[in-house]
Amino acid sequence: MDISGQNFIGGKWVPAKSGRVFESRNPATGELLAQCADSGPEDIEAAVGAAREAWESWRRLPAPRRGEILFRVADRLFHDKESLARSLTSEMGKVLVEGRGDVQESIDMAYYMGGEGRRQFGHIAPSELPDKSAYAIREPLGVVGLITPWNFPMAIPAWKSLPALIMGNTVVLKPSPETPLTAALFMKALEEGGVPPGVVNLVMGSTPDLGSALVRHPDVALISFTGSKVTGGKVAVDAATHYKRVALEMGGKNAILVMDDADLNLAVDGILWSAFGTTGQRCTACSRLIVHRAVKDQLVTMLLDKMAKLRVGDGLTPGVEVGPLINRAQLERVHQYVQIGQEEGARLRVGGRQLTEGNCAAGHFFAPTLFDQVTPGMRIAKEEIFGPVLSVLEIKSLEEAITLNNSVEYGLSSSLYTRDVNRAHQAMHDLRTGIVYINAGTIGSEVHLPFGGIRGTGNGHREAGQAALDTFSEWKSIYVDYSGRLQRAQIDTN
Ligand code: UN1
Repeated sequence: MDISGQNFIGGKWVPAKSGRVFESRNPATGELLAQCADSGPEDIEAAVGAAREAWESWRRLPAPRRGEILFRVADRLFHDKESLARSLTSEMGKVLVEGRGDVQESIDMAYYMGGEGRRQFGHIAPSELPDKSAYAIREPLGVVGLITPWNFPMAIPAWKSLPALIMGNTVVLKPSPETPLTAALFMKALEEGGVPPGVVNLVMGSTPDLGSALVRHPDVALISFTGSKVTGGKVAVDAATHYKRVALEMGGKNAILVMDDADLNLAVDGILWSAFGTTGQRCTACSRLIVHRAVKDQLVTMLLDKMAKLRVGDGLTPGVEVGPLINRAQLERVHQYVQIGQEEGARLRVGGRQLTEGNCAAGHFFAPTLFDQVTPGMRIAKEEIFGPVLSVLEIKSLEEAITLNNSVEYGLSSSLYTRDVNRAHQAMHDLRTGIVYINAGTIGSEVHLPFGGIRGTGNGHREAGQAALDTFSEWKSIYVDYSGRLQRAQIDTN
């Protein structure tokens, strides 16, 4: 069955009720991949209805049994990893080795959350009264709505849906209009792994009313959103007026700090990977290089040398290290930021332009870009660009570097290169981000640790790890009085 471009509702692959379609295209070649269901609120209604109906039996299924299903989902993803990665690269553009990583992150999460079927521990506490026991258990929320971005088109749907499922929730997923096919492939793995009909549902579409319909639906208990700060803010306002839980994961303006005692070769590799991997389109991407003035010139020279060798092109072509930007709008946005940087007086050292030569002719390619002599007040030093643009800022001390790191509106990831254990520990404590790396770049979180950030990056929730269980469950406290008489807490104290 050709499932590409269809919704998955109540265990069936279906077109949008309106019959409308939108296109999914390869950002490297412009090739049309599929016509996809351009859904509307009526499709959200159907999906939420199916999820609601499926909830009662899914929540009653013992969690270890739910876990076994997730293990089978992991096996399906593992079995199909190569073809899934290729499809993902065709749709999203990241180079194949990263496409495989995206699928692997989903596999990791399926195994990790499958294991939670036999854990998701609660608390047992002593009661203050005799012959009375007290404990607390986790309970599912009900139907949860997931709104996911295009930059990790399989991993982020997996990060959100797998903890939701293991906790006994049912799911309606609305993926980015840029990557509906990858979301459908993920759904297919869930289906083939044995997730019962209605427990997971997919509604794809190109218009903003779709997300709003999900956020506003009275039967949706929680919205988990990853995307821009502007859209996240709207989701939060919408969710608040409907007295709804909301978990937001938004932007980043992540920095790598390089001290004068750092291993510069190691730092250069980490900087290249973090700034230009995924073409800078990660919320964890490094877009600020905060470097000690004693090593700045040397580091920039080393970076420029390696940047000149980066191969940009179609992510499916062997040897290519940097793929296209996702679409024309993103290309224009990156271009605009380059202009802003120049107008602000930063020194453009390399890149700064669209690439149209050779195999870059048909896609949205942008040259890896380095700005030097950037100062903290410049927009390119403060705002998220989401492209292959790195700004170099010079500092004189670790304290200054940390203050600069902490000065931006986002707080997702940060990194310090040093060989000094005291500096490393000072930074671990003082860097105000949800993730800190020492002697590694800003990207590369693992699924069993909490993922998320502070300030404008999030609203206090974390994805992945044990923290994800908190997002997707409620606590229930249970008291059992087996004394056979009325015992009054706080009153019968003797
Ligand atoms: C994202 O950029 O939205 O740490 C997620 C990383 C990946 C996840 C990034 N594991 O870069």
